Amino acid sequence: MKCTVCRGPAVIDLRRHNANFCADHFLRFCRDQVVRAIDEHSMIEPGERVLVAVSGGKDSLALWDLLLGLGYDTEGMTIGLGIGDYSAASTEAAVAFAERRDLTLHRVDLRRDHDYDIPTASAVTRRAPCSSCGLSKRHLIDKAALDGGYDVVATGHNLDDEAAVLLGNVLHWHTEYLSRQRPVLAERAGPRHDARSDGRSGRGSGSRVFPRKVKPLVRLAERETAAYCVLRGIDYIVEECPMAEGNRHLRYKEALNVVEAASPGAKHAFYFGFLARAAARFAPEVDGAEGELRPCARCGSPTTGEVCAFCRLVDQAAGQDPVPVELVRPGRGGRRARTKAGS
Ligand code: Q46
Ligand code: ZN
Ligand code: ZN
Repeated sequence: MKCTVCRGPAVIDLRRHNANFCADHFLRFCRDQVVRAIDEHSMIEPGERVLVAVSGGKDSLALWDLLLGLGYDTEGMTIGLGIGDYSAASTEAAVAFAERRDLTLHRVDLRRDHDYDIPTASAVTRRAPCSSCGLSKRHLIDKAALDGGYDVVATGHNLDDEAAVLLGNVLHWHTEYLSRQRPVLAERAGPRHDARSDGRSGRGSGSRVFPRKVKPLVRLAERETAAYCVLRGIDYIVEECPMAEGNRHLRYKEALNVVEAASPGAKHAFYFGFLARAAARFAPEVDGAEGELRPCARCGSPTTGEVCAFCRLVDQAAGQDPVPVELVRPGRGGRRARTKAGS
């Protein structure tokens, strides 16, 4: 197998691009795909401050490495979710990456800072772990970005993630989600109490209630971000989150992998075809559906109610005895066990 560019020995074949690459040309390919995504979707302007959401997995670490290589002004943020050994190892990988490169990594720990963790929140709310997890991550990252005056939040969602979410949204015709499924979510303005303890407001945070969010890896597949990390010598956590086991998102990924194997390029065509030809059709629904935002009475974050969903989650879950991961771990037929806290 020879590199399509230089005819040297290739280390990876990319069937959807009908190409093979040596290590150097593969790394260049990854960089080019990220540059193209950023340019085509106007994700990040030169000089902007970027907060990278870092989990310790291959995607977020590859993303941080790629953005650094492209010269962006980045800092990282990682959240300790309290999902047993998985969370401990994830945080460790994120911290090691940052320390080795002398980068700033902001750390939030749900148990230490908010007195709950994801398994406990899942048991108490009797909802899938990913629901409280997604809510917690969105809230804390948005808040950190606004308070810290970052211009944009970058997340490591790759093509496989986006295509799988799209498939789920189409299968269930979640039109309200389809309207938001883009590689860039624009920042939104609105009323917001600045809840910083020092009373100062972050740069540019005056009227922003949601920061801009971008997904620079949308042109790279999961297998490619993993190969990127291996070739760059980045140690990432290989294990999947135990809470993801059997969830729909993984099943949609598996289904798309079957389609991709038979028809290389199908994932790319599905997702980018949606962006080019269908996404705009769902746009008007969003504006009407989101309702009017006002500041949460508790934390100042934007909400359509009196108290935001994050503060309501903290009300329910904080101070409860920690629930072990095993008790809320989802199986193919749903969660295996209810807990005292959740019953
Ligand atoms: S949402 Fe769900 Fe992930 Fe949170 S509980 Fe694990 S699988 S980590 S991206
Ligand atoms: Zn080459
Ligand atoms: Zn709140």
